[in-house]
Amino acid sequence: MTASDSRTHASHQEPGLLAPGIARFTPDEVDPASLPRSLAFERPWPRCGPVPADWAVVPTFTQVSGAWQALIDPGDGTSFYGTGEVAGPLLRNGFVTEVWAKQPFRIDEDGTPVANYDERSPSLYQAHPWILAVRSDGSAFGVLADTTYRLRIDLRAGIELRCESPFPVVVIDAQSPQSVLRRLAALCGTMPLPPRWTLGYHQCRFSYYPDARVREIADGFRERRIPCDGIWIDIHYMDAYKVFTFDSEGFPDPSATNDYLHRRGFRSVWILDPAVKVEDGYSVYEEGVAGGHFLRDAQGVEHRQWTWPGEAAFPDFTRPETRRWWSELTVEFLRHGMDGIWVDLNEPSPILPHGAELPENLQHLGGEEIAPGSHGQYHNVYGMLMSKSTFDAMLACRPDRRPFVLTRSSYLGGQRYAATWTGDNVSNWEHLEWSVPMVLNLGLSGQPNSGPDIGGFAGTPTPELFAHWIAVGSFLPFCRTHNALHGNQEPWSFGAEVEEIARTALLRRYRLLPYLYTLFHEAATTGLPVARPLFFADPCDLGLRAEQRAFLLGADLRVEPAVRDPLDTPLARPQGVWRPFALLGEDPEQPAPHPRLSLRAGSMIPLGPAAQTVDEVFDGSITLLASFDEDGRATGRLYEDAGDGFGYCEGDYRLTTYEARRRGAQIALRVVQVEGSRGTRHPHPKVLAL
Ligand code: NBV
Repeated sequence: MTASDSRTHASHQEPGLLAPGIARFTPDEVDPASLPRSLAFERPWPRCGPVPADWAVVPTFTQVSGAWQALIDPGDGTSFYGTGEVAGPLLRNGFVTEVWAKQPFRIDEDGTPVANYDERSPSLYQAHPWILAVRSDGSAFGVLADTTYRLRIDLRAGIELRCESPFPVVVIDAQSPQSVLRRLAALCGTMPLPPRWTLGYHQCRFSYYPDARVREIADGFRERRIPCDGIWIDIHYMDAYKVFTFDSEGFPDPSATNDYLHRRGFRSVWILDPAVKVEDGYSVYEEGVAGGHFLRDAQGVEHRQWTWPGEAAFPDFTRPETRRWWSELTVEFLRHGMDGIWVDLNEPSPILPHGAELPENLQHLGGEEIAPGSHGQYHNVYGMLMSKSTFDAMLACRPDRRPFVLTRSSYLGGQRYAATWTGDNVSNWEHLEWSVPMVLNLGLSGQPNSGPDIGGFAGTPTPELFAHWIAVGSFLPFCRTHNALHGNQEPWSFGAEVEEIARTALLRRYRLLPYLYTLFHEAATTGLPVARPLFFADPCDLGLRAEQRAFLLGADLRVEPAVRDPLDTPLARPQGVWRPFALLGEDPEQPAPHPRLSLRAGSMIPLGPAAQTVDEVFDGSITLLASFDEDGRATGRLYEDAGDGFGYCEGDYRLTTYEARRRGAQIALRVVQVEGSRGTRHPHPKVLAL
């Protein structure tokens, strides 16, 4: 780092106003220049002025038994959300979260530790030192504890943040929760628009083996006419779980496997783990040693721990050279034609003993914007930095295609590099119920692209459970079925009735893809989530604050999952007119387990044909589904682009705002606004009135 760099560095954490509505506070006792640079922020945010005298949310810093604490009085009746990846209720009041990336373990009745979670797990795979607070009058603020160290967020009485190391607190204050999220995105960046095919359905399994089984699964979808775009390849493709190798018996020719999938209209996503087997003659390990890429302890000795391939070493992703080395390995790997990369176990999680973590005193060497520091300091960003290195590899290998990375671990801001899923869930009703609030809270923490393992990872779902899960999962942003070693979980594995439910659920998703893609574009440009909590429809309505079964897609579409038990409390509903609608020409009163869908009066959404692949949907025609308001008006938007590549960054896209007006039996459609220079494929879309 040069002298001028370190001066800029010093200003990175200076307290003060960062932008209108965003202020940073630091403890008086601490020199802000001594605080590490933010890794949540997309770029440094120097202060632009003093915090206004009437600023409402001011943290009080204290030191308690050697730890640093920040207390915030949120005001009576404030609802808390966010805190990243958390199981259990959407509303986080009364919960304690430990921001520490962790493969969670639960102890089974017979004393066996099982890798999964419940609503009392204080830490899951990701780390988001962030709270969204919505006041009783509907205004909102956000609190970002800008540290990568382990942090405790206690929401039992106000907001109490505690960390061993001093930390700045960034407060975003705004008129609405939506504006808070826009400002969070200004600070921490948005998800780059993913390739369009990734919005389709994905089929995964630990593991499809050998390659013939992969082909059989792909054929199964096409023969049965069940929509699917992605087939995922888990760790058994590797030779003895060695990363960047292939099992010569099961996967002798990975390029041929990918070619086969491509010919049948699928994309493939292959898994990579961070741990590298310690083995003489294994080139990845030998290169890692030669390049000084592995984490060492305080004595400079390479650290080894037991993982899937046996004893393994762990790349130090804080080093730019190591990220580049990993990217180069990934580029080579991608030459076999993989379309996406799935990065796993990057909390990082050794396998044995159960619940093991890397020691916090390991040394990260850092470089460029990252200062050297302990694993205790950088543990929480390990997954995000691995995602970044993988994202960079995809871009380097195919500069004309949008990268797609799915990561298990991440940190606030990690949406800049990867989508995510909610880790190893269980095939039971509770985990199905948590799928929705988990995805919503991730969305309220900056990550708009997530979803659960549909059907549950551990265990085998009953046919009824799988049917309900795929019916709801089809309306979440990332839609993938995945399961562990036992049982089959393809849509046809549960009998003809469930197969038909799954087909219908996925056809409904595919028909909705033009609207979903428009929402993905909105998320990529504004930071607003794709799936939103119901209270976003009216943040002043306190009756909506805890609703976590029903949710919104964008601002206008309400999804109400089937309530199984008639004695369950009814779903909360926002005021105003919402019109139920059907997506496949069926009765809008959807039979369970399909969620009931309704459209806010005054809005209009674009639909495509119910096709088998994402590309087929976008090759088809668009219908605008309109829910007119009392004046006979409905407005809506359609985003169009090439579906992949970066032309849209240079204006090669079209975002059309339409207005439909109904007078008697006549409907007139006009284009209110067009953004972007791309021509439309749909000059005269048909309007369907509800
Ligand atoms: O790679 C195997 C699994 C994967 O299927 C799962 O989705 C990850 O969450 N992985 C964990 C490694 C260990 C599983 C017990």
